Amino acid sequence: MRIMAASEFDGKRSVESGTREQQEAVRAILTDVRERKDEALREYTERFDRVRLEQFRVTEAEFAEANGQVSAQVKAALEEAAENIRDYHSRQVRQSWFVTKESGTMLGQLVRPLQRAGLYVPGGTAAYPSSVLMNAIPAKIAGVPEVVITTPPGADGKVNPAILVAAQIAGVTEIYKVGGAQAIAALTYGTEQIRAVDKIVGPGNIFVALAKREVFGLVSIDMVAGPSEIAVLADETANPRYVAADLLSQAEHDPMSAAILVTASQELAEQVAVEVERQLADLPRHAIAAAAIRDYGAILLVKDLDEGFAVINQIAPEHLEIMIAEPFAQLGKVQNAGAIFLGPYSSEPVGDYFAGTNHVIPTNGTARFSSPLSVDDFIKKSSVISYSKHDLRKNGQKIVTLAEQEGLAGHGRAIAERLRDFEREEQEC
Ligand code: HSO
Ligand code: ZN
Repeated sequence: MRIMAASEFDGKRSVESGTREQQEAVRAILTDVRERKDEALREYTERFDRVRLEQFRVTEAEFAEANGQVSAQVKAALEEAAENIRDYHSRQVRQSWFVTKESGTMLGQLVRPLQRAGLYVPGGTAAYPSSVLMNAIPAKIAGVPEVVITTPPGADGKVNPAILVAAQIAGVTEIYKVGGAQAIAALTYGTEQIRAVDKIVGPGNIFVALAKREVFGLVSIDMVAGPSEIAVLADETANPRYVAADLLSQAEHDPMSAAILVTASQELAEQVAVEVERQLADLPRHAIAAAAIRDYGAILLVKDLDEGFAVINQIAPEHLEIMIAEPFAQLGKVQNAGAIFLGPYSSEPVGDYFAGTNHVIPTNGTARFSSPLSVDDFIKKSSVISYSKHDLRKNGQKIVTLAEQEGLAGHGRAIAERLRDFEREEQEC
């Protein structure tokens, strides 16, 4: 792993926007599914997933079968993880609020869940049951009455059993065997078998990401997440074996995953470089992790902790581990990071699977302006105004003035209509 001065590091990664051919292919699929609905879904599923399906919805018998295929140990761990995720996300719930002023005017904000949310779950090796929990549970906690999943079937027409088990644990039973851009089209426009949703969340390959970007505006989407990444800020008290293992935990996600150590300790830097090589040697996903470390891995030397925090804030990593003598005392120095892990025992996978925080987190520097997936992603707010007669009499003319300044006489008249009545009433008494 290369060691360099932080000032020499250029951590810019390009955002995957796809080739022109990919963009055109996605647009064609979206249009086709919008027009020909289920029949188009059948054809794409046959072409991409190598199976012809008449019914897309997963049946009760399939759920039962899946239940028998997943070990009790995995189920128990998923259940406990789900409980922790519920507990954490319950604290994010917002209440509607109202204020009443002395003048009799009442203002407020009404919080409502979305009616229907669609969760995309990738197929193949990226089908992570943990991600089903992370996406579905916040929607459930928000009170979304209809949460549905789409996921590509295998060539045998079946869905990964662990996905079905996780979905049941999260309370999702409406699942459709459709993947790729065609699934995003179905969730956006609706088909005979799949009703349209209000928001689409969940990760996917480049075709899914492009499709989500394309339909944004017709439906809401979560974020277009890039490959996972981790930055570790460590001092000489950190254990180099832990630091190396945690860097590799994210490097194994994708050849484009970034794994960066920031430290003022030359000794730690050298130890971690050796450890990374040693641990890489027998990592089952060696090829992926080695490519990530080679192309997007770095050990950055800084002069002190303050410079370290400045570098971290510049990177705005998805995951930030702070392994220093007193991490809590320094937390206030973090401005940009998606999830922050403090101390030697808060290894990143603790957050990926179990602590209860969400593992859908902004990547690629977008933690500068966005947040991990949360209950907030599944609610919307309405403003409520109940204006009192007293206030309209007092402020009506100011509103007329502002309307006239904008050349909107109709606005002014809506108010003036009432002001005239008030004057009449006053003259009568
Ligand atoms: N670290 C990934 C999430 C994940 N890890 C799923 C394991 N399974 C994105 O932050
Ligand atoms: Zn992970």
